[in-house]
Formats: sequence, structure tokens, C-alpha cells
Amino acid sequence: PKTIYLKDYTPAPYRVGHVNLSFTLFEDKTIVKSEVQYIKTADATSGDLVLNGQDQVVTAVEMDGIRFDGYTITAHEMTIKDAGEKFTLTITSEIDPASNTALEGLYKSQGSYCTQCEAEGFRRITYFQDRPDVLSTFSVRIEADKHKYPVLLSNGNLVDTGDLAHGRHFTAWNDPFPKPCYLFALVAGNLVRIEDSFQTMSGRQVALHIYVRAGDEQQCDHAMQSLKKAMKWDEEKYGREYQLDLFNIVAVSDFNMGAMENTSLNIFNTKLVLAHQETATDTDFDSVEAVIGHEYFHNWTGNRVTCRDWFQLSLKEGLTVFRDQEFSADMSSRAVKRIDDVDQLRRLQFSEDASPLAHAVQPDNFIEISNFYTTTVYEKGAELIRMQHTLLGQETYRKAADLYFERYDGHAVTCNDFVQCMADASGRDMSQFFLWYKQAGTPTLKASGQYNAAQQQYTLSLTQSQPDTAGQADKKPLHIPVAVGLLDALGNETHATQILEMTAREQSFTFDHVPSRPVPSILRGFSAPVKLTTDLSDDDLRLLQLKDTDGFNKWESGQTLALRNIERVMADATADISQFVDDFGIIIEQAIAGVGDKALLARALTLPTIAVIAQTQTVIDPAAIDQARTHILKSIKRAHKDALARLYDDNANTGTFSVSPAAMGRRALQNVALELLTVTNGKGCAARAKAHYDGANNMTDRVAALACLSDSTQPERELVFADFYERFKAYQLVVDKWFTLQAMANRPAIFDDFAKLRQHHEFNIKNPNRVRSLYSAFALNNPVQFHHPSGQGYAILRDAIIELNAINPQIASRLVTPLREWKRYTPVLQTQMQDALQAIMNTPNLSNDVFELVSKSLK
Ligand code: BAL
Ligand code: ZN
Repeated sequence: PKTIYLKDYTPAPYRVGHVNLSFTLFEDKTIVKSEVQYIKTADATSGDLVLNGQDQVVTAVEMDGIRFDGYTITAHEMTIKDAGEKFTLTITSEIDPASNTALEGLYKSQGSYCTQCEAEGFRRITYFQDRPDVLSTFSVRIEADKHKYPVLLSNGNLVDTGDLAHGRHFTAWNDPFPKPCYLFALVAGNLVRIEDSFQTMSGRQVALHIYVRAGDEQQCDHAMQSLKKAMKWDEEKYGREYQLDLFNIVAVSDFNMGAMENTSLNIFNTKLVLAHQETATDTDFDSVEAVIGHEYFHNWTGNRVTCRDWFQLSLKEGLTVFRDQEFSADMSSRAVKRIDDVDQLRRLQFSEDASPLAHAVQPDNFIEISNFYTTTVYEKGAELIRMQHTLLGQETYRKAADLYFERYDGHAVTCNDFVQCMADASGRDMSQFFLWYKQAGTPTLKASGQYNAAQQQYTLSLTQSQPDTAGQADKKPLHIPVAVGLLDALGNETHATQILEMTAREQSFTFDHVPSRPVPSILRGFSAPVKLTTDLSDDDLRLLQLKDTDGFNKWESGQTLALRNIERVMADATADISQFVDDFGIIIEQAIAGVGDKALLARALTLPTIAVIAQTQTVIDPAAIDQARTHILKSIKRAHKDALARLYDDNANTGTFSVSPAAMGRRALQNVALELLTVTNGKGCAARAKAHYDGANNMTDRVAALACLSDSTQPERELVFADFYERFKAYQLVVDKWFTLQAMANRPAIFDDFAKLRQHHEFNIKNPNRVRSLYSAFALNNPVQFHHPSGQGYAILRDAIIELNAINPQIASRLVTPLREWKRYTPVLQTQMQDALQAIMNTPNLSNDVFELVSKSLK
């Protein structure tokens, strides 16, 4: 496999004027005719036209309307030597979407045709310069059987439609805004449409359509409302208006990603469109809103301004994730959103950074770009935008964003160009900041404070360090915004949040007018993606947990205390944790008294997950972490059983369902109480969980009950799981949950259960959602059993990766994630994980996707 380097970037030798595409869909094949105007650029160093293409049979080529055979074809390219200054090339080829299990290019999903072209799927449709810096306008004609495929969609505006002989019909589309081919989309199917409209800030009406399979139309309202909120939010927060008259969303069941931002024709995984109280949890509702927002926001950050090359992926993804995070924060609770995002960053991105697969937000090489749709490029990328927002402040950040859109609308640019806009609009030097894009790894920040009573000064000393990562050592210090406020001994805030700008390895900051020894609240709102260690005592943290004005740090202090206590128990099973357990009681009492946001309280009453704790360990032993964590949970239950029961009862379902933040907060709090009350897995626990399930009028409560029963050996477990399946077997997305909840069971029977689930008639290795619902749920969310010392868990994953390698390389390589950190585990586990990786490596015909991640993991 060939490695591609950022340093080797050169512009495309040929510009494309206009693309005419015609698709004729038949059951056994699709005929694709592309007519493309090529114009040699003034600075082209070669006159050769090299087009990317694969998995298709070329049946005819014409140059300027005349049959042409002066080309050569290899497995992945068509080359025309010295092609000329300006000409039109027409290529007719045949593809077979029905046999396309990779789900890239044009493929079939449950009887409908759909496309996925990002990053390099367009080359499976026709020969083209498949790179994001080649922008052109597109006209598309689609012809198919009318009865089977009444809906025929592409990007832009519908310009023609009509019936043809033999029961066939066609539509024709024109997208007047130049775009790269990765944003091309086509859909043909028997779908129903939900309609609404949006009036833009300049008064134009935009028709909004969501297409789903018949029967799913009752589950689209939340997605439609989310779309309208997103359109409004982008106008209000960024001054960005939608440019076309039509915006389509299509939901499909077989999709490698969550969704895709194709211009005016977003294609979504059903999981991120369909939502109804009976079938979707609150988390699902929030994800639908976030991803509908995310894909819509790409219209400006990604589509109107796009990437020059795929090393710049974070240009659009980091920025768009930041935008969707802020959108969600504005729609609900800002602190809760931040907590959930940071929790995910620590679980997934910190773990990526700590593995041999650590890479920069702007990577400098790759073998397969699909492998770089990572949490580093997305979520750490979003943290980089967030830090720039923090450093510039909202007003200047907005000016910089305006400048970015003004400068680059219709262009393909780099992360450097974005940061330069931040620099130009603010007058700040952002060159040191740019190191965040180039240096991989999670920095460590150490903080220690000194109080000088005589001077009434408090000095905070900060030290940053950067870990070595694959191919990168001796890194430079970063420009880190550290948000800090000070509290006095009673918990009153004496110094509001200030942004300390750290630029050196070691730096001290002095606060004046500090009348008594303060308690600093450091890294408020998680102002930088670092691992923070402080010299704060347990008492300091307890004060912050109860009194901090910063919602994030209030939660964070409790989590740090929890981590400290978990570590104490890991070191000594008889360690005294009574203070922590008593403090937990105070939060429970606060929750009963109704002090504060219920969603925040629910998070405060949740211990860090095993995956988050693992990121704080030098050597990871999931079973030992679980034992200590469970010991604390059981101690909490024993100490506060009555109070928890009261909290549970006080937050009981009132009968009217709503997805308001308050209603979600109530459910979250009641379900946290349920989880604590059922942690001992006895008879009473099972009865309580079953009663919760039986009384539920929504999926959030049902899933909470199932999660509490999943590790249980009581008879209620089988009853509830069987009822759940029977009740919801018509809903594929709920059947996914049924698989997931069983795959996550931390109980000895898991390996037998897993074998049965794998053989279940509902399991389908070709459906990515189903694969994720079983394998990813097991390997990522059942750490104790996945890391079973017998190695059975690793063998399960190894075999799935090998099987999927031949079916869907993207999904296969995603499954490598749980093995990538193998060097951090205990020696016994390390050996087994390494063996699993090596067995994959020894498999013949490895895809580039799997080869890259496995070979790099083993280094
Ligand atoms: N561009 C791929 C899907 C997404 O990030 O929106
Ligand atoms: Zn995106």
C-alpha cells in the first residue's frame, strides 16, 4: 500500500468546467455516462490527465464527440497522455450497485439506490479527478423503472421530469454552485416524503423534504424541527443563509457513517433521523438534533468553503463539530452538553492519542483517508476551534468567521487559511497556536498554587508537557488558554473567570487582592483538551463540587474525587471511602430538595466509566477498575438506599412525554437513582427494574431498565428482554438496541449469549448498524468481558475484522479501535491483544483500510 504525504500536494493539472452525468438504472447494472469539460491550468507541470476510477467496465470513450481510444486503464486509474488544452471527455461505463457491499459509491440499501462519495467514492461511479480541490457545476439525469423507483433525486434544483416507454421515468437536476465530486449524491427508491418549509432571513422560502420508507413517516417530526432550528441558528449565530430553494434529507438503513452533507441532498443513517418516544431514547433525540444540525452546518463549513486536500479534513469537520456542539448547547443546557462532550473526548480521543494510532489534527500522511475520520480530526479538531473562540472572544471570533466566508466562499482551502483568518481579524499572532494542528498527543498540564498572605497575592504555577507519539518527539510548548476563577474558603467567588494564556513550558500567573487562601477553579469549561493535574486537596475539591459557579468544574471536581477514591480502593480494597460516600449523600439530598438542574445532578451522581478511568492509569486492568468502581457503587447504595428510593419516587414519570431539557433531566435523574438502587443485582433489584420497564411510556426508561437487568441472573432478565424483542421487532433501530444491551452484559454467560446473538436470524454482517450494535457494543462498552484473560473477547473481534475485511473494509477497520491501545494493558492482556492483531495482519488480501490500522497499531 502507498503512503500519501501532505508535503507532496500539487494542484490538479486540469480544471473542470461543467459535469453532465446520466444514470440509467437497471436491476442487473447501472449505466453511467459522464461528459466533462476539462481545461488545462496555466501552471500545470504535466499535460497528462489522470482520472481515478475503479470497479467499473468502460464501454465507450469520446473526446469532443469523437470515439477515442488513446487512454490506458490500470486497476485504479485512466490516463490520457498530453490530453490537450481544452476538450470534452465522455465516458460511458457500467457498474453494479447491487453487489457493492463496501457501501462507497453507488449501492443499494433495502431496495433503494443511494450514494456515498466522501472521501473517495465517486471514483466507483465514473472516472474523474476524485479530489476535493476540483470544483465544478453538475447537471444530472436519472432514469429508472417508475413503479420500483418513483423517487429520483440528486443535488440542486429539479429542472425536468417525465415519463418514458416501458414504465420508466426520469428526473433532471442542476446544481449551479460549484462543488467537489465528494458532495455529489443520487437517490432512487420507493420512499415517502414529509414536507415543511423555512423562510430565510432574506425572505426566501426553502422547501424542506425528508424521505423515509413507508411506515417511518411518524418518526420524522423531531428531525424536521431540528433542521428548522439549525437553519435559524446558523443565520443568528453566523449570519449564514441557505442558498437553494430545496433541502432534501433521505434516511437509509445501510450506511457506513452517521450522515453525509451532500449539497442539498443530505443522506442519513436512519439512526440519526428517526425518533419517536416509543422507539428512541433521549440520547437518540439529542443525537438526531446534533447531527441534523451538523450536516446542515456543513452547507457553509465544508460545502461552500471546502478542503483543498484530505489532510485538511478537520477544516470542515472540527469547525462543524464545534458549530453543532454550540447549537446543541444553545438548545439545552450548556454545562451538561460540555460535560457529555468532554466525557466522550476523554473516552475516545484521549485513548486514540495514547495509542500508536495517535495523529495530528492536520495529519501529514495516510494510506487510506477513510481511516482519518477520527475523533482526533473531529472532536479534538472542534476543541481547537473552541480554543480559538476562547482566545479571540465571541465578537472577534465572529468577525474572523465572516472574513473566512468572505475570503473563501467557492474555494478549497487549508486549516492554515482558517487560522490565518483568525489572526487577521484579531491582529493576533496565531503561529504558535497552529502547533495544536501539527502535534499529536494529549498535553499534560500541572498546576500548583502559592498564597502570599502578606501581599494578598495568589500565584498559580503551570507546567505543560507533550508526550512523544508515533513519529513525533521533542514537541514544542503550545499556546493554551487556561480559564481560571478563584473561590474563598466559604465558596464565594472572589475572582471571576480569566483566560490565562500559557505559551511557555512553565509559567506563573499572579492574582492580586486575594484576602485569604483561595481555592482555584482551574480549566473552567474544559478550556483546553489537556490532562490536568493539580495540588488541590480533597477538601478543596469538595468545596468546588458544592460551590463552584462553573457547572463543568463543579462536576469535574466530583469526578476527580471519585477517581481518587477508586484508585485508593484499587490499591487497598479496605481503604476508607466513607467521606466520599457521605458526600455522595449530600448530592442526593440536594437532588431530592430540587436544588439545581436535574440533568447536571444526574451527571454528578454518576461515577466515571471504566473507559474514562482507564485513561488515568499507567497500566490498564479493566477487571480491577470494575471491581473498585462497583465496590464504591455498592457502598453508596448501602449507605443511601432510602434516599435513593425517595429520589427515584420523586422523579417518577408523570405520564406526559416531552423532550424538553427539563423532562430529559427528570428521566436522567430517576434512571441514575434506578441504576444505583439496582447495582447489587439481587431479587429486589430485578423486581424494581422490571417494574420500571412495565411502567415505562418511552424508550429512555425501557432502556434504563434493561441496562439495570443486563448483568442480572434473576428470571426477570429473560422476561423483559423477550418482551422487548417481541414488542419492537418491527423496528430495526430498536432491534439494534436489543443486540447492544445484551452484548454489554458483564456476566459469565456473555460468551454463550454472544454466540447465540451472532447466529440470530436478525444478525446481518452487511448492515453496519447491526455490526456496531453487536461487535462495537461488546468491544467498547463491555470492557471487563472483552478483556477477559482467556482472550475469547479478542478472538471474537479478530474474526469479525477478518470477515468484514472482504465485505466492508471501512467497517472492518473501525473495529480495530478497541485493540489499538494494546501496549497499555496488563502483560497477560497485552500478549493476547497483540496476537489478535498479528493474526489479522497475517490474513491474505487485507484491505488498505485494515492494513493501515493494524500495521500501525503493531508498531
Ligand atoms: N463528512 C462526513 C460526515 C460528516 O462528518 O458529516
Ligand atoms: Zn461532518
